[in-house]
Amino acid sequence: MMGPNLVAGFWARVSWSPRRAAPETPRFATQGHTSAVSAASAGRHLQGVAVSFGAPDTLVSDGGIHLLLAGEIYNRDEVAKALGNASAAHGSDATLVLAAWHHWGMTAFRILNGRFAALLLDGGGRVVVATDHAGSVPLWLRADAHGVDVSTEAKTLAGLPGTPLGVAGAQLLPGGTGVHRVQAGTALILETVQGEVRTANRVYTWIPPVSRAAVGEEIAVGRVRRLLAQAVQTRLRDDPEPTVVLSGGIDSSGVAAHAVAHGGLVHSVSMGTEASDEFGPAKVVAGHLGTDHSEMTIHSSDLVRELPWAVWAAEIADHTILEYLLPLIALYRRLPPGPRRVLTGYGADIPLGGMHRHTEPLDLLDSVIAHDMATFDGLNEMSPVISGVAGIWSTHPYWDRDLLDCLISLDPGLKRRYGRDKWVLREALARMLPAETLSRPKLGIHEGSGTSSAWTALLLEKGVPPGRVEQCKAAMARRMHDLIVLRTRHPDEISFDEVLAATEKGRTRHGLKQ
Ligand code: IOT
Ligand code: MG
Repeated sequence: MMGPNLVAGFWARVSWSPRRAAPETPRFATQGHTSAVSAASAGRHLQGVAVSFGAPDTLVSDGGIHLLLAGEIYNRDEVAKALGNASAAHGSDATLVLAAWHHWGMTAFRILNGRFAALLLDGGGRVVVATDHAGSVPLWLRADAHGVDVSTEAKTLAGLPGTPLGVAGAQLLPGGTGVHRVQAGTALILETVQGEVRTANRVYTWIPPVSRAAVGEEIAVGRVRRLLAQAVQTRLRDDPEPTVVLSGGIDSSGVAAHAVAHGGLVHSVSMGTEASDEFGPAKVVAGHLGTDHSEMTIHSSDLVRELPWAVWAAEIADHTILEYLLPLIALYRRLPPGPRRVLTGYGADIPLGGMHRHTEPLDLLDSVIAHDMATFDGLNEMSPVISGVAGIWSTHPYWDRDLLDCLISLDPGLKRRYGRDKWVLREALARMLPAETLSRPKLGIHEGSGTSSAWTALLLEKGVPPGRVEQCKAAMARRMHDLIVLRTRHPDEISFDEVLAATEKGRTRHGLKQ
């Protein structure tokens, strides 16, 4: 099937007493087909809305257990085999997860390798919420005395009625809305005791390894090659026309090379601005691999003015991460409409230390990698909403659980070797890419596309002193987050210039277009 066939997000309320009237359809940033879901179990009622690409199963039920799964599972064959039911690999991912739950209970979430968020109502009326190992599909919840609302987008929970309650084991979002985030690699069981929501169990399903393996070059390179091939293949899901967002750097070029190796027509697309682009290096890769390649130029002042959209999609207030995500969001929004599955090279730099290519010596490189792996959670860099705002499904092979485990735990001397950053990955791709791609130094997306400089230039032009630019970006990002996520304003109602003016004047009033 062309394009994805999956639930991209959901909102649902599980209530015990009394049933609150169904609210109007939640305003998701994800643009897909919405459908209502409902179920009941042990005196609990589940009512919600799924937002889908294609026509997937939404809520699946079996033996009084109901499951709403957003996203997809990548170790389907492995799970089906372990269940002793090879045919389970041919049903929907939600059906497979439900079978896994029947077999393993909470341990199922330790076995799944996927990009997902799950809400399960078990036979005893308990509510189970779970994220994948990387929390790559953000999952949020808000409890009150009568039930719990669970959603893949925080903004759909921020304005709900009722006094919010605390939920142990989940992280409260600042701002007084009562919205909590389910942490990466976590499954929670919630139950109610006399109108109180209680966390009955919290299970960590994955934590980044802190041990390192000192393996030989050949073994390390072979392992990375095999796991990347597998991560790309499982993410293609037999789509005959996947798209790779291609910068021409080693990470996305490696993904494109493996996508092409698995057959089918691969589209590739590169974006740049009038100030900066990486079109040359991307074209070299596209020509070598024979992808159907296109280029897109966006004016940098238009790009920066789409920052409210980046906040709407990522639901974060971190301006550095917003700078990384903005070019991708702008690109997705300009692709021709229609079903589309996108693979990216995002995230490779985190376990491989690509953002720290000047950090010496090796033990310090390893420390910063360990730090980045301990602090990624909540940045929502890999949220499907980043492309979901354009009705597109995106997935990130380098954060496949098996590949990520391997990359993190490699001796840092395999990550930087012979004076080269990401050495092991470059070697693993040696026979698949042109020599100039293999040796090309890393350029961050914000640098390659000129995003950082465009935001900076606009601030300087508006009279922000150079020494205050970073501080001003951070304050603008916080203000936009407050308006768009916590106060649920649409990004088109938020003007970059007015947010800047309000930030600069230190006023607390928000910047809405007149
Ligand atoms: P970068 O690695 O440059 O880009 C991430 C992905 O975005 C690329 O692999 C590619 O698929 C796509 N991309 C980048 N530039 C373009 C372009 N011009 N046209 C089309 N597609 C493009 C930041 C970064 O440097 O991105 N991301 C880091 C991690 C950030 C740090 N986060 C953290 N410590 N938690 C990364 O690992 O990707
Ligand atoms: Mg990269």
